[in-house]
Amino acid sequence: MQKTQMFRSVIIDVVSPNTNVAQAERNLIELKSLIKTYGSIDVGHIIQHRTKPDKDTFIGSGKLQELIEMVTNKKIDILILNDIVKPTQLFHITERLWVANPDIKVWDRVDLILHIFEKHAQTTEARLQIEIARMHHMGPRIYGLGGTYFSRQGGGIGSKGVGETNIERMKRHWRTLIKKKEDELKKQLEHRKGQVDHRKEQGVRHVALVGYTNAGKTALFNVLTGRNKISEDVLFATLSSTVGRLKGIGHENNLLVSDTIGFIQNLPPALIQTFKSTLLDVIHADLILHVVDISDELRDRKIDVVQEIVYEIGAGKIPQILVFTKADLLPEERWSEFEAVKKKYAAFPTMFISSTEDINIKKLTDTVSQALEK
Ligand SMILES: Nc1nc2c(ncn2[C@@H]2O[C@H](COP(=O)(O)OP(=O)(O)OP(=O)(O)O)[C@@H](O)[C@H]2O)c(=O)[nH]1
Ligand SMILES: [Mg+2]
Repeated sequence: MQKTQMFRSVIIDVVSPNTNVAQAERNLIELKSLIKTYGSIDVGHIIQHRTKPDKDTFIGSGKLQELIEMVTNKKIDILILNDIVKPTQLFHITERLWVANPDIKVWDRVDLILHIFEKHAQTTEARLQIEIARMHHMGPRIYGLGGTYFSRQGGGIGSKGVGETNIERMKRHWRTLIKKKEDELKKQLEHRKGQVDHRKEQGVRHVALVGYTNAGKTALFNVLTGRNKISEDVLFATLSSTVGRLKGIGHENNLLVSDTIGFIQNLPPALIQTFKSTLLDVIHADLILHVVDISDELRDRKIDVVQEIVYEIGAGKIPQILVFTKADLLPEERWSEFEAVKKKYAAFPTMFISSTEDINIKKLTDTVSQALEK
């Protein structure tokens, strides 16, 4: 078995002065599962209370000293800033940490998500999408720093124009590179759109599974299609969309179901944009099964995040069934939540299922079949 390298990481979070520490720590839970998914050990975090991050080094000088000591003593490889940070902040904080570890990597939240995507990407299309998203994310960093350095290089009075010209040239070059990649992706997109149109012409109906990352979409996809895709307890296990035939309702050749990438809060718009082609199956679906982990304490917030993205990609008007899965994990003292959830989401048809324990799967396929007949 190939040995994967383990990294040691620490998180920095700047929170408003009136946030209590317990709440701030709770807010880091998701970031910590992202770190684990990346294959890194979470060694700790530093929370700083400030009205806003320091414009040069993100955190103030006292906390920076504490951080330098932590990086040295705990042999930290990766520093994660829980925000989308400015290029100069990223550069300055990295530079200050070189005394503690000259190879330190400093990432913001988007960098971390992109690195996870990169690790899980299996198709050419997924790799291309990640590359484009990365270019969009890195561009401002390059011209941001370019601004600092070119104007410094230029030196004296009247040289500002030289710096600006160079930056403009860099931006143009960067835009050309992105455009080339985007054209490549567009071609793939046209091909996929052709497949979608062809299926529609053949009268094939399409059901798309959507939901927050780790909700249980792939496990349900496997049960519905008899496939055996990897379903595991990490974030973003699935990156590209897979289509399978829906079993058990008699018209298998005409009924497809697709498993898709999971969503997460604070996903940068550039990422949603580049993943739109992966989500093509959602945009053109006849029915959406919005998969929710019922045992998750944060499920209401996650439902809102998913609904926002569903609207954003233009799939808001497609009929939707809210499928609450992992019902087997809900302890008896929380069973009253079944009724509460039904009431709260009365605007949608709701189902309670378990993919691993085969609870209500037959009922779900019957409901899907009826919904598609309407
Ligand atoms: N107990 C229980 N566990 C489940 C159920 N469905 C999924 N799981 C577990 O939940 C974890 C996540 O499941 P996935 O199916 O990979 O979730 P996903 O929504 O596809 O996640 P991403 O692809 O990462 O967005 C896995 O460890 C599954 O075994 C269920 O009905 N009951
Ligand atoms: Mg999945």
